[in-house]
Amino acid sequence: MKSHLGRASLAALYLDPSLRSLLETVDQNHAEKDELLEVLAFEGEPKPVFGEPFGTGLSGRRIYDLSQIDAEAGVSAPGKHYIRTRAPQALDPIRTAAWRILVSGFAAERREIGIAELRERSERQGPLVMECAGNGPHRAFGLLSAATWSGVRLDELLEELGGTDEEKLVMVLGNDNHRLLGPGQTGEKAWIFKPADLVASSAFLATEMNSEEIPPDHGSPVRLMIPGWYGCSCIKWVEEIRLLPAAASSTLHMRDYAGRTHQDAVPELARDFKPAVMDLAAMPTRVERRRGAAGIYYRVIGIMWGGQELTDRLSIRFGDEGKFAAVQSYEHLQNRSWTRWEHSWQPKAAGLVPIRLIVQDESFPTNRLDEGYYSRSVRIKEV
Ligand SMILES: Nc1nc2c(c(=O)[nH]1)N[C@H]1C(S)=C(S)[C@@H](COP(=O)(O)O)O[C@H]1N2
Ligand SMILES: [Mo]
Repeated sequence: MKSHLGRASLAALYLDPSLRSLLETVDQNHAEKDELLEVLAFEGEPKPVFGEPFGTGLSGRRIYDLSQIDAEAGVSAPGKHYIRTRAPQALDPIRTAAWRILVSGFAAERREIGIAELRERSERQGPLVMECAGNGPHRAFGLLSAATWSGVRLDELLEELGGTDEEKLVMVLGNDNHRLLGPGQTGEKAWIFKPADLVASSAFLATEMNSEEIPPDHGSPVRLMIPGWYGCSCIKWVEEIRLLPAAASSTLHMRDYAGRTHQDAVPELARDFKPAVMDLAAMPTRVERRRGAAGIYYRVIGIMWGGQELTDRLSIRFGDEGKFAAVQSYEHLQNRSWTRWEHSWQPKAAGLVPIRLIVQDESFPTNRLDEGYYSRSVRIKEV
């Protein structure tokens, strides 16, 4: 845990036996008296149906309740991970048992990769956070979750197929044979990557989620995972991989997500798309009103995720003005999954208070944090 006391001064405190027992008594009193009074709602966010899938096909969703992120759990509880697009109705278990991915454009003679081989070669890839680029307050920010995944590195498979050269592009297509398409909806879901980005992101074809076969709505039997990129690039129900020439057009799905993945305009060519990476971001996910030994206080719990580097400069501000203060406790050890943080707060006045986070380090790209995209507000009734 990060602390305002330096390591040396903490060690000195714990070495002094009288101080140590004093601290223990304080701790015990704290534990006895500390009481949860209320979990505050975030104002201006409609409360969606949490934790249950609703809708079908392309319009199907499941919203994750971020206020339930458990202190110990590194990932969302099984069966709770958000869903964006439910399994196409045409997808049946018989087909998934004999699933094969068609491959084309490569030097090797091979034309397909079967699901049995992928399962056999699958390796643990650890916990990953995934966020829909279209996540926002209208969904209580619940198009964001974490799970552990197993799969096969895509760069290894491409190498076996004869490799790619720098210029070429790799298209990954999903099966989206939804029977019902709404106006303006397109069934085709495919993303096109530069080979170097697949290597850098350690992209893999996943066959397991949370140590089980991937559930149908999450892309069974095989989906793409691109650590650190928005969910839209993580194609589900992968059924085709094509090596394309450098001048290949971008797909409708990419164009659809151009704005939300921070592209300049809507590139016509796939190679003009920047990697759809999630910059470092953070938000409060739960605000508790509590009674402690020293009176009423608020315990603010949140997450930070995305980005390529680690920071100890996460800072928080309550209200529209004033300085940001260092977030009190977190340990940013990795960027692949989320990191939980905590901060205790004693508001000075009642009213509606926006809570905003930033990284106080100019060298960090923090696209959405800079815009206040993840700012959330609570109403304080008494202080
Ligand atoms: N084949 C296919 N893959 C897809 C999609 C889709 O509609 N069809 N949606 C994408 C989007 S926008 C997101 S955010 C993620 C969501 O993955 P999840 O439903 O497993 O959480 O899948 C991506 N992969
Ligand atoms: Mo998405």
